Amino acid sequence: MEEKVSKIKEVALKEIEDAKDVKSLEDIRVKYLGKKGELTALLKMMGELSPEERPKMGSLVNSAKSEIEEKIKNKEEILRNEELAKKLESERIDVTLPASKQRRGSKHPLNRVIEEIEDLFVSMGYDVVAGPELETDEYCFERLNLPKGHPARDMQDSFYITTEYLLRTQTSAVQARAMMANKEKSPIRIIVPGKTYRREDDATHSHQFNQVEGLVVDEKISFADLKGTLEIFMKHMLGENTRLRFRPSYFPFTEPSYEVDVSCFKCGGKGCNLCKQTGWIELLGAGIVHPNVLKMNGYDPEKYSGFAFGTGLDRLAMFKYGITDIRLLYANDVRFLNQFDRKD
Ligand code: FA5
Repeated sequence: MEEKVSKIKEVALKEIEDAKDVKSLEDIRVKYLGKKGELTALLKMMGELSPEERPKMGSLVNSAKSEIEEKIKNKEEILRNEELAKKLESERIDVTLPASKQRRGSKHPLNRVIEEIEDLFVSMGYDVVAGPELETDEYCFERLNLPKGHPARDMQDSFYITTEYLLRTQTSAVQARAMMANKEKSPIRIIVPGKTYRREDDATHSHQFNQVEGLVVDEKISFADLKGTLEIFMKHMLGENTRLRFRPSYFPFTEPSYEVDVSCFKCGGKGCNLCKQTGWIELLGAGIVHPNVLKMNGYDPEKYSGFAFGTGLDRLAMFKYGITDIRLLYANDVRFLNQFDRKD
């Protein structure tokens, strides 16, 4: 029996030594120390020994068992460390490899135009102001000298939510808001880019579009200030050679009022299909702030005067980038949007 124990131990230790992975170590443990293992079987046979032999054999088998357990434990640690080292080696990251290409979005052409306008006007000392898109009849029309029932309301087909609330048809609504909000009634110099809504829908008109409003209120503001400002604005956006033409027009909140055309930047004013052979493109409404509007919003027209203008941003973006259908700006087609992916 003694010989048998030492033989089993010798073979077991050899097998442990040769084990290649943790899984085979576990098999060896079951083979010798498991319920039906070889050493366990020997322990079960103790009953057949004489009482004098039993303690000696018991301690022999137990010490073989602990030796095997100890060896398995040590070998397992070695194997686990080897496996970890292999894993670390195989998963090593080469930071010098070129990075995988990231798909990058591009700035929407309308946002480009808005940012360009904001940068220009901020550099001239203007504030950029926002107002609500869900506007009251009071601010969208009444405080702009357009009382209920005024025939000029027909010029803007509106989306009314209730009789008092509508989706604003023009950023001009913020003219009145800015004047009312200015408690000191001090000079104002703002631009207001934002979304506007009208019941229209074709290649050059959208039910939702963008305008940028400009408003200056101060002492001794004249038409010359309006003209100079619009010249800087349009030359900056459309090129140094751009010329302006002021045609008399009508807006209830300005007097006099103008429709402002820019010389066609495609043909330089000679006449082409873009400007319908006229050499001019209509881009803005503008004028000198009506004294009634100043008065209604708390400014003394004897002391203050002002100018205002409003332009369609979509149209400006279309001219600047040669876009032929306004609806492309809102369709979110990546083939269209990718073309504005500047590399700066
Ligand atoms: C106005 O909205 C005035 N509030 C402009 C103004 C401001 C005049 C300050 C005087 C003083 P008008 O309705 O013409 O004006 O619109 C101005 C511009 O908005 C148009 O020249 C056009 O470029 C753009 N626009 C108007 N309707 C639409 C539409 N449905 N889709 C796209 N652009 C539009």
